[in-house]
Amino acid sequence: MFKKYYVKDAFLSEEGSEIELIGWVRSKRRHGRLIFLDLRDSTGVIQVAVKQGVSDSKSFENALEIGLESAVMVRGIIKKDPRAHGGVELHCNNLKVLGPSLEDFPIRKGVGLKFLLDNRHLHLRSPKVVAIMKIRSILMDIARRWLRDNGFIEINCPTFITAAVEGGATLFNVEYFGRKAYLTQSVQFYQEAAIYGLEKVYSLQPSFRAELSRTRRHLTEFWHLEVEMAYAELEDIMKIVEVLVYTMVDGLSREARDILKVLGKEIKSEMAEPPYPRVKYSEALQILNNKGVQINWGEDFGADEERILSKEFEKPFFVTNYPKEAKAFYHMLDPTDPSVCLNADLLAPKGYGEIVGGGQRIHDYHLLVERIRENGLNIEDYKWYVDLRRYGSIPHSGFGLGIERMLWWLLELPHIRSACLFPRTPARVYP
Ligand code: NSS
Repeated sequence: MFKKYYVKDAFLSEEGSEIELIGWVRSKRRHGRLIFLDLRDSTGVIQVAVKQGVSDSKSFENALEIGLESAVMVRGIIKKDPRAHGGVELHCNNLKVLGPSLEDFPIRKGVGLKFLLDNRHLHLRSPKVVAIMKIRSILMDIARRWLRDNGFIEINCPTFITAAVEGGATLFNVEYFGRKAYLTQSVQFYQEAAIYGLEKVYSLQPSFRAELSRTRRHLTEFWHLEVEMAYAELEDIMKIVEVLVYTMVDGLSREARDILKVLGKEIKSEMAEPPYPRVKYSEALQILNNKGVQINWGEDFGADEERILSKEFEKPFFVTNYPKEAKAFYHMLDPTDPSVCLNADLLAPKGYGEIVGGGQRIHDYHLLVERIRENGLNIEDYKWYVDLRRYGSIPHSGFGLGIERMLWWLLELPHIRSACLFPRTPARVYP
């Protein structure tokens, strides 16, 4: 049953050789006794010429009748033809319909965005969506490779949780056999437990945020690459972020070059070459205030502020030392100025904004308890998390990188949902 050849093999085959392809009919044009089909599979698109009198008669009839996106098996001869896309054409001897389209394929030029999203299960056959998904896969692969090669162990953490990591406002509630549970916003706390056995860990799994933000950069479910490291301070983790982000961009620039062409894009490693500028929150606030943005010390930057700020930069840049009020309770406070955290967000330039959030964690038992109380949280909810500080606690740091945010920036997508196979936003849980 396995396919022997893919479309990409046809482009590498010698003129005159016979090949059998299986794929889907992307488009169809008729010129009298000649029918041209664009045959699509996971590796590309090739033009197939079905000629009356050359192909057997049943095949010509089949080609006449089939609707777009029908699955077909085509046997034919490779011919170089500069007029065909990719310079190669398949002259069909035999065409068999494996799976007909029962009705007209609903995705066509000119249908609106809502229609495409409602029919994402069909739209994701399009070469552009396919290209984005291939790039996404390569991006994750590069990150995993680098982390593994640098001694990080991949761990898998639970999705059902009982207490907020990043503030209660964005928790999704789950009915858990009569108890209250939530969907995870970040696996950070589990990673913090894991470093006492494994020291350097990472996870790549979904995080959930019940944010009603209808922006171009917010999903309710996103894939989160999180890293945690024992015996690391803020500076150490910033170095890791720099090298990892550069490795991901550089890797894509090489490994995804051909696929990027489908999107008409090019990624250059210079876009993300370290070192990255470092800006303190107070300096960033100054830049924003000078641009007329009304924001006071202590407030977190939202999508608008980050867009304006990041337009001032050509490369990713860190924003560090946020006011403690603007960040979650677990952030280590700066010993030289305890009103701010030892945290670092990495913002992508040119209006894209935050792609990484992280920093140093509080490892002192008493300070952590104090910060939980100051934040008005229930210490009981964080019992096991606090417990970690009781036995051999040491400085540690980590970060989370949003995979879709990174793709949104690198591929200059109009909306972050284009980076997902089936996006989840406040307005969309179907299909
Ligand atoms: O909230 S974060 O800034 N930080 C954390 O969750 C930490 N607990 C991670 C850690 O240190 N282990 O989220 C991290 C990143 C952020 O920079 C974005 O790239 C991404 O996660 N993120 C999102 N992507 C898409 N949609 C939404 N709503 C979203 N929220 C965060």
